[in-house]
Amino acid sequence: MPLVYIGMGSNLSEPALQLQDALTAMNNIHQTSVVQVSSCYGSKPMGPAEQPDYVNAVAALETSLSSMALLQALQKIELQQGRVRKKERWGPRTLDLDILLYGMEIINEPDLVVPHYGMKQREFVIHPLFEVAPDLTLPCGTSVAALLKCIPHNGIKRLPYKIGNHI
Ligand code: ROI
Repeated sequence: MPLVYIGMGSNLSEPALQLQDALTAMNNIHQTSVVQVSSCYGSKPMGPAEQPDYVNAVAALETSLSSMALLQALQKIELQQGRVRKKERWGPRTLDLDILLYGMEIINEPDLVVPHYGMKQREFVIHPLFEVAPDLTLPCGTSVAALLKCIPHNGIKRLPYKIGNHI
């Protein structure tokens, strides 16, 4: 079974609670279990600055679903938690669940690009990913540890509470 890493983010309607509910929902996906969860991180918005700070985390899943079936299940969870797709690019959101990595697969479909296109430049992905997988190397050969060293910090903060204890 591939180990799948999911980037989680929220900046509306009690973000930490959104991530906690999303973990429960992901663990309830058919043929899927949450096997690891990072700490929560507070991060400055990438995109328009006039929106609340984000809470981000990374979860590792084991799944026997295909990448496409998993994507559909994640999009359903986003909708169930009140995600409304707006015209504004990079605006605030109740819940974002991105497939960062699906094992070592490289996927280039119209609806799904894995590894996630922006992950290497995003401190709010690399910090939590390094926490759960410090020895991980991406399919391109770059290690997460090397990315962590060179990525700008942008004020990211590890938050003092833990989600996922209920899984
Ligand atoms: N900015 C931060 N800090 N965290 C996110 O999860 C996040 N997600 C997004 C955009 C709007 C790009 N900005 C973000 O989708």
